[in-house]
This record gives sequence, C-alpha cells and structure tokens, in this order.
Amino acid sequence: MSILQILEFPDPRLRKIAEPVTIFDEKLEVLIEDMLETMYAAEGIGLAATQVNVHKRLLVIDVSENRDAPQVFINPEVDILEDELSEYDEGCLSVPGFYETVSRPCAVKITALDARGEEFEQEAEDILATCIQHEIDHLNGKLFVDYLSTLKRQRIRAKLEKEHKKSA
Ligand code: GNR
Ligand code: NI
Repeated sequence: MSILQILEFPDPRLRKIAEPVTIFDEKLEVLIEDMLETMYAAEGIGLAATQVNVHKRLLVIDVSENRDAPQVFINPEVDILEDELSEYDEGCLSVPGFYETVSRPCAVKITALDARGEEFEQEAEDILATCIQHEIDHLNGKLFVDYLSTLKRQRIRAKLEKEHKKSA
C-alpha cells in the first residue's frame, strides 16, 4: 500500500472532470486501498480520486468515530431527498488549513457501485450527506471554496500560493 500525494488548490488538475469507472480489476482494488490509506493518514473523512490526480469517478469515505468503517462509492449519483439545507463548517484536504460554512441539501439518496461493480443504494443525512456531496463535487472539478465569495476565495488562493512557494 502507498500514501498518495494530495493536490492542493489552486492546482488546475483539481478542475478536471472525472470519467466513469468501467473496469473492475486488481488495479482498481490497489487504488482503493491506497486512497483509504491516504485518507486515514491525512485524517480526512473522505477522499475523491481527483485529489490524488486520478480522474476516475471514485471516492472513499469514513465518517465513523473510530475510523473503522470505510465506504467506497464508484460512479456515484445523488438524488436530493429533502429541499431543506444544512450548514457545515467544511474543510478540504486540498485546501489545507481553511474552514468555511457551506449549505447543502441535508438528506440525499446515493446510488453507486461497490468495488466489485455491484450497484447499491444508500440514504444519507448529516455529515455523510455533506461529505458525499463534497466528494462528488471534486469528481466534477468543483471545490468548497467555489461556494464562497470571490474575495474569500482569492484570499485563500493567495495564502496557499505563498505556502507552496515557501515549500517549493
Ligand atoms: O476531511 C474532510 N472533512 C470535511 C469536513 C466537512 C465537510 C467535508 C469534509 S471532506 C474533507 C476531506 C476532503 O477534502 N475530501 O474531499
Ligand atoms: Ni475535499
């Protein structure tokens, strides 16, 4: 297993639209294991393939307290179950150090494939609903900073660019 490098905003590769997964093979299983290891090492609750520069529609999540309930969603789709929005202070491993409030539908139904290519459905609320929508945004080249004001986004971009220059 290996820990993968996570791309950081404003890397243009985070803007790519991911392609559906069509092949369920050993290579996909290795990618899933590596993404889970990367997510746990970074102490995130989710990770989209886009963030590790793999532009396939695949994401991993673990919203459990004990960090022992990994979930894999391949080619995920969400249906909004309730128009009501819930607010969360969102962070992102690709926007390290910044947290801002984002509103999203509070209840969704997810349809996805598992690692074997079998379809399943799952209803999600609260942090899981927020997280899966945040991850699917990544697969569509979107980041939580896109929901903020231009001013806030530019400030975050400037601070991260400065950090990147320092460590380059
Ligand atoms: O670790 C993460 N925490 C988080 C908190 C609130 C809303 C969304 C998230 S996802 C984030 C990990 C990440 O960047 N996934 O793409
Ligand atoms: Ni993220």
